Amino acid sequence: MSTNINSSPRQVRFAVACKPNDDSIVRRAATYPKHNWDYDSVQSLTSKYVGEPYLGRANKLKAEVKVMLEKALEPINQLELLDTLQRLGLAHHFVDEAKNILKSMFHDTHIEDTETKADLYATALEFRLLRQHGHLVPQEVFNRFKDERGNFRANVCSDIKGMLHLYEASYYSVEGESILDDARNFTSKHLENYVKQCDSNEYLSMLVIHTLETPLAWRVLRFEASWFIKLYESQQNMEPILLELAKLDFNMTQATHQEELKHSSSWWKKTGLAEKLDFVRAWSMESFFWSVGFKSEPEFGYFRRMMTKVIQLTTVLDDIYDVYGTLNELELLTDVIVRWDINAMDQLPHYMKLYFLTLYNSVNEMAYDFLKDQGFNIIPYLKKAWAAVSKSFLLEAKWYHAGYTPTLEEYLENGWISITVPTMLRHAYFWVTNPIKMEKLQYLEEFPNVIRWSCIIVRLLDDLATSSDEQKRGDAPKSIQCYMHDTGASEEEAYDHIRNVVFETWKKINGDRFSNPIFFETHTEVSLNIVRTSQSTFLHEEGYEVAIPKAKDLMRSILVDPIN
Ligand code: LA6
Ligand code: MN
Ligand code: MN
Ligand code: MN
Ligand code: MN
Repeated sequence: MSTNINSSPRQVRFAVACKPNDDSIVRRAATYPKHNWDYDSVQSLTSKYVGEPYLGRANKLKAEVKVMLEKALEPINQLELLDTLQRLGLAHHFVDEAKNILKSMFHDTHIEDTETKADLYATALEFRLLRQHGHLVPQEVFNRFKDERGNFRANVCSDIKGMLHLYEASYYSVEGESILDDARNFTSKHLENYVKQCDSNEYLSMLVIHTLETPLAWRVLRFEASWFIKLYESQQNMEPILLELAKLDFNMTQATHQEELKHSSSWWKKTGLAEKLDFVRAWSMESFFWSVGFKSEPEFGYFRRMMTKVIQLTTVLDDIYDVYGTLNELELLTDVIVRWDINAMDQLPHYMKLYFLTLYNSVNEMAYDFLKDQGFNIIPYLKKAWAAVSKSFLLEAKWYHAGYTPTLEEYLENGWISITVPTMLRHAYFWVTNPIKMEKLQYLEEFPNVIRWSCIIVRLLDDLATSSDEQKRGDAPKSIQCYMHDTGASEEEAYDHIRNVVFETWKKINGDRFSNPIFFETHTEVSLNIVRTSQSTFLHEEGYEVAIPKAKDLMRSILVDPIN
């Protein structure tokens, strides 16, 4: 079959319609690792943590924690409590309390408070929590720990706890903050040395190892909880009320997730796409797991069930474009998706018909739910999201077939869409906002910076993790290859450069935290959690072979095993 990218859609359609099962087509193949979450074991998941008396007990414990927050004697005790609540996965129950505490702390203590006696640990903890909540504490608070020549003092190095918290704090830096850049370089070097000679079973060492792997700012709190609850339990001075609430809340939420997961897995089975399109990644359990990373609170079940469909359907679509489809077929599919026209479907090859009708029905059903609940037709918005992602996939397919390497800039202009995050976020708005606001919808359609930056980071993380496999299999050049082509850099230099762009883009996001009111809206939170989900789970630079077994353990701990 000809792969002339200039053929008119009509001619191409005719050619394909005449030869629906052309065995002479040479197709690429991908070897994605298998997942083995079998349908029956997912359907048989159960949990006892449902309804009363668990609910009543949790509410009672929550009330007790509120009293603890009020009664904490010193600011440092309040800060520690807030930090612990975060790591235990409980922060979302105490949002107002945290806001009030930190607001008054910011007014009381901040800025030119050089006389303070606070040690490095307390200073860094306060800095991190205040910045996280949108209060711009100046980086200069750390000058006290430096000598006349501007280096961190030697006695600081022996304070591992302080160093650890300074390291975590440095991930809240904005562009141009050299004190924080220095702090990160300095602390990471020392902490890495410390790890080499410490006892890796001790509480503090375990925290350091964990943090060096991924800092808290880049972690999904729900995923952090399962790990931290067990560590917290082993600590001598742990607070039994917090531990009990954390376990209970974790297990109750897991019970809710399990029911949603069953729905998602039934939906996926019913589509039949895994059998009919045997070249695709059938990752419905992973898709659900990622949606938990995006928004985990029990009341967002509808969001998760629908988001799972979007993720699974974009993944299949990506495999059609990257692996299986011929360029002619892909032009046809793009055309049908852009038109969102059921009448145009007959011109597609059989496997694409199956895909398109699943997509069309699933998305229209979501739109129907919304029409029923909020009286507003969102099909124009949703179909636009699918048109955009298909067009971005098609452009990459054309680049591949033409042997063309774009500049990094040209690549990213398309790549932030082809990573599929904008498609997810366009749907997400309708599932986390009630009632929707037209001005906000208009504003989001333009993709404000903080959202666009999130998409770019996920694209770059994905390239760091997957492009080496992709290049072997045959795929369009990704950011690494574009940068090498632009600058003549070596592969290693290109990886370093892209990692650095990820870092700098996070700084831009951090900057918006202090100036853009949308930063603290649920939709933006979802957008940042998409980055964190990518960062802390499936995107390991060693590729899927490493990422998937690791993610599997994490998935078990979040979705399958309760904490006893
Ligand atoms: C990326 O696939 C990937 F693994 C996904 C399932 C989509 C992103 C999921 C998120 C953000 P691939 P391509 C949770 O590396 O072809 O094939 O764009 O994407 O590089
Ligand atoms: Mn909870
Ligand atoms: Mn792909
Ligand atoms: Mn792709
Ligand atoms: Mn990729």
